Amino acid sequence: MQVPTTRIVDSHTGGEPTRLVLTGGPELGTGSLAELRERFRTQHDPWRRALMNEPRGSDVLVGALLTPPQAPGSLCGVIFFNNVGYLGMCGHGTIGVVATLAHLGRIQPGVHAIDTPVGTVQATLHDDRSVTVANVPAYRHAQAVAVDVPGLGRVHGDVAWGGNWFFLCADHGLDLSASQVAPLTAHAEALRQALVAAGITGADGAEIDHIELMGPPQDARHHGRNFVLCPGMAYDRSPCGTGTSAKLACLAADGELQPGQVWHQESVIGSVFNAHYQPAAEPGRVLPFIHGTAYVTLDATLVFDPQDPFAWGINA
Ligand code: PYC
Repeated sequence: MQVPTTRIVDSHTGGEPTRLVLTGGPELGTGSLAELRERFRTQHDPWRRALMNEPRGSDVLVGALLTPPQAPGSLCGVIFFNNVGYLGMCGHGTIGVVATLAHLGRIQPGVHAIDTPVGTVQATLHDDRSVTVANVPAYRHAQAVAVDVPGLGRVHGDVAWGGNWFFLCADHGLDLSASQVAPLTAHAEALRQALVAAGITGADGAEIDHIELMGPPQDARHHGRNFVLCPGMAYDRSPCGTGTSAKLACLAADGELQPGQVWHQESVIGSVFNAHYQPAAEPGRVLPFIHGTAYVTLDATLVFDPQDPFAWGINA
């Protein structure tokens, strides 16, 4: 019997890893990317667990499965996923995918359109290997929503879309230092659960699955710092591309950032995305631009031995 294998390339963007699946993996057939993601979820989820979970992966990994392009002129499609499920878009992951394709010699500097389940993004690979992602339009859905959180008390935050749903909270009273990741994770998870309990959602009842705690930067050259808890309980080591997009939408809605004005967003480990926005065609929305750099860390073949009891991941 032939043992299944996949060729993967890992990279990290501001410390946050992306695992790009180049060959092997699930056969998703044809359809829109949203349909392919749903087929991945309902019919091929063991592949996600095998690629993301221990013993091959870890909670912090984000996976990226390449698909044929959907829109005319696009380079490819991509479906992002992690230890517990599937993402809409992923900013650090898109930067990782582009840097990996460049590392493999498959693309040259220039603009490359990439389709995702929530829309097509434009990724510019620069000569210095950095990448700017023109994300899907972002917007604030609700402002200054109050929520009572065990251990934190009453906090307030904006609900915003940046390619995933975010609750952006600044009055949490917590220290956004790397040494505080354990309590930050516990409080952010309590906040996420409090949103669910209170029935606070994104548009059309969508679950808010990313919590973004905002605070002042630790480096005076930057504008803000964040701690982002992703679904699956891992925190984003990068400043989170979709989270920074959601932040831009809120800054724009508050009149605190003008089109083209640069915002330097720090992550909880101190990595930085440079961001700005342009008005989107649809009123009330912005087109976010996220700039960062990814580095390739691993080029490997994963082996799925049918005799291995954990070949399809530890589903703890
Ligand atoms: O960069 O958009 C992002 C992201 C989402 C989840 C982890 N990173």
